[in-house]
Amino acid sequence: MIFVDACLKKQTPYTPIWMMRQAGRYLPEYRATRAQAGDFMSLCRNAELACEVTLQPIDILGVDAAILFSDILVIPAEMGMDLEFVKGKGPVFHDPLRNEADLKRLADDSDEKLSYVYDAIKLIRKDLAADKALIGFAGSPWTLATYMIEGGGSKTYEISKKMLYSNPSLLHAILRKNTDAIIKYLLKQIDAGVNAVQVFDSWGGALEESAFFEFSWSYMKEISAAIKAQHPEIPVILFSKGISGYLDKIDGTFDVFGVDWGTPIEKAKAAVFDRYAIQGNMEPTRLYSQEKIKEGVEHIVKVMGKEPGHIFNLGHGMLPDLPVENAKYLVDLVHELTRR
Ligand code: 1CP
Repeated sequence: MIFVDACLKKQTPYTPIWMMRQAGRYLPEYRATRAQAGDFMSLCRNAELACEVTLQPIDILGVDAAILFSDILVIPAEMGMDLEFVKGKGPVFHDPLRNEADLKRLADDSDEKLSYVYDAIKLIRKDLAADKALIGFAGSPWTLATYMIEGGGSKTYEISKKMLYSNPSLLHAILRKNTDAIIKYLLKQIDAGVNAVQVFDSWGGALEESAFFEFSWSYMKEISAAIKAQHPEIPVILFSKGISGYLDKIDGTFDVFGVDWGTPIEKAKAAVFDRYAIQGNMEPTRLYSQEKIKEGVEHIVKVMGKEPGHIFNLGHGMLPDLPVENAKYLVDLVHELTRR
């Protein structure tokens, strides 16, 4: 698989590409399947429909890897938290975690309750072409904790960060619980058939340097080390958004460093490419203009060259209203410009 080879820094015929949030509302086919499922969590819990939307961007865009269709918040939901996706607002937990008693109520067997995810993986792996990789994923312990503590998305993360500075042992206990659940969950995704895993630390950048390494990166490294110890052949991708100031301190046992769009790719290359493959990092809103896509791709390809170890991606997720033909244009352009 070209994608897996690139993650392991092996030679490939061209630079593989996939896009974060490549299954989603910008695809009319996704909107139709989601309408059929009723609501978002029902789509996640229906293995056949989750398989269908996972495969849509492979057929439509020609990307080199599929990412399992699910959400990072299925873990807290299966720990017993009351999750609702509110139209126009996003995810809401009606019972946020605020104290030790709230934490004690959470179940330890979320990895078993997530069997619908493993069922979806088995179906997808059966239907996906043999040369295309299937990426499994989870949220990072910190990013999950922000939703669990705040009760939803946040701009300031004030409740989580207040806990970080006033009751760090409670935050560490929440992160411990999330880390243990994530390791078990990702190992079961691998047993079900995924070819690589990515940990999404979307809100790592909410933390100052010392807090980032203590409350987010240390747990991400623990997850990757646990996976690599059991499955050295499975690439692990770590993606923390908003941490360009701390690149020189990135360490740990993993394969691919995911670069966000706010980080100049040449800086990421200089800081980590001697040790890790690099994934990224075109600014996602360039997808609104083919001219700007071309400019973005040419720059990234010039910096990363045709050496092994680059996976093309966006520097964060796709947006719901972007033109499908531009996404297709991006995939074709990356393949064309990087052919060895
Ligand atoms: O149909 C809809 O209206 C729901 C929109 C949607 C979708 C398509 C949500 C709700 N989740 C998803 C799928 C999803 N989420 C995937 C599927 C695979 C793919 O990439 O194609 C993945 C990998 C995620 C991961 C995810 N969920 C992250 C990490 C990645 C990132 O973008 O930073 C985060 C932070 C979430 C939480 C979440 N779930 C949904 C929304 C709208 C959000 C973000 C809310 C916020 O901004 O706080």
